[in-house]
Parts: sequence; structure tokens; C-alpha cells
Amino acid sequence: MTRCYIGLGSNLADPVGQLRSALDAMAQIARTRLAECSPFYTSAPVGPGEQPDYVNAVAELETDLGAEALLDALQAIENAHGRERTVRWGARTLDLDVLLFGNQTLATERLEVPHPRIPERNFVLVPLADLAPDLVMPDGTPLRDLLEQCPANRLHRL
Ligand code: A4P
Ligand code: MG
Repeated sequence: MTRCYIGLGSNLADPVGQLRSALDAMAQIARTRLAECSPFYTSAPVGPGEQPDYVNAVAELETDLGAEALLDALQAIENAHGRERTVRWGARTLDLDVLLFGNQTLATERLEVPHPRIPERNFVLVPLADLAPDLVMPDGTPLRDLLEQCPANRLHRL
């Protein structure tokens, strides 16, 4: 079993409902157990143009799938939630990012793990720390250090 952390984000079409429904769907992924989910947070959008605020959370999964098979399952859930990929970092109904996959470091065409933008995103770091305050990144950096150094961005626990 590999313990992994998935970032959930939505800023369209009832974001809280999108996240709840995504959690239900993640609990159904084959050979995978949904262990826990962080509280939900509202966060100021990072990205181009005017966008609504996001709702973000982090979920912990335990899986026997490989990383790319897990990504397939997550992308199927995104698609089932009406995700349309138009503008990079643009508004979206549901975004599921593989933040961490065990202690592995991966860089394939489809998958970069740890997710490269974790250090600059408090809407990822804060819920991740809710679940795993003592976590250490694959490169040896404690999560606490990343949290201390992360730029401030408006974030409210729901
Ligand atoms: N991909 C590579 N690595 C990964 C990974 N670790 N997890 C590839 C998931 N996917 C990964 O993703 C594009 C491709 O990235 C995928 O096909 C996969 O093979 P996408 O979801 O289609 O595109 P995207 O989400 O628009 O781009 P990207 O770069 O993933 O954006 P981010 O980093 O996910 O940022 N502001 C707030 N407040 N809250 C947010 O949640 N999210 C974003 C999206 C921007 N601003 C935000 C938020
Ligand atoms: Mg994404």
C-alpha cells in the first residue's frame, strides 16, 4: 500500500458539493482506500484574470495502484464532474492533483510528483499539515519549513 495525498480544488458550480462528490468517487477507486480528508478551506484564486474564490482540501489515500493508474482514476473523476481544460490555471469545476505518492519522486510526461507548486501554495500546505503535521517531503524538507516560508494568500477554514 502506498500512502498518497491528493489536492482537491474547485471554483465553479457549487465548489463544496464538487469536493464532497469527488470524495465519494475517490472512495470507490479500485484497490484504494480513502483514509481521511482535511477540513475545507476557501482561498483566493491564483491564476489569470478574474475568477471566483476556490474551495480547497487535501485527502489521504492508501492505494495498491501505481501512480499513473491512480492519475487515470482521478482524471476520470474530474471528467465526470464536467471538467473542461481550456485556460491553464483557469476556473474549474474540479481539479485533483497528486501532491505526494509515498516517498517517491516521479517525473514522467504525465506526472510530476511531488507536485511542483506545493511550496508556494498555502491552500495545499495548510490542509496537508492538518492531516500530517510531521510530514517530511521526499527531498528531506519538513512540511513545517515549507509552511513557514510560504507566501501569504487569503485562506479561511470553512
Ligand atoms: N500532471 C503532472 N503532474 C501532475 C500531478 N502531480 N497531479 C499533468 C496531477 N496532474 C499532473 O493538468 C495538466 C496535466 O498535468 C495533466 O494532464 C497531468 O498529466 P490539468 O489538471 O489538466 O491542468 P491545470 O490544473 O490547469 O494545470 P496545473 O498546472 O495542474 O494547475 P494546478 O497547479 O493544478 O493549478 N488557486 C486556488 N486558490 N486554489 C486552487 O486549487 N488551482 C489552480 C490549478 C490554479 N489556482 C488555484 C488553484
Ligand atoms: Mg491540475
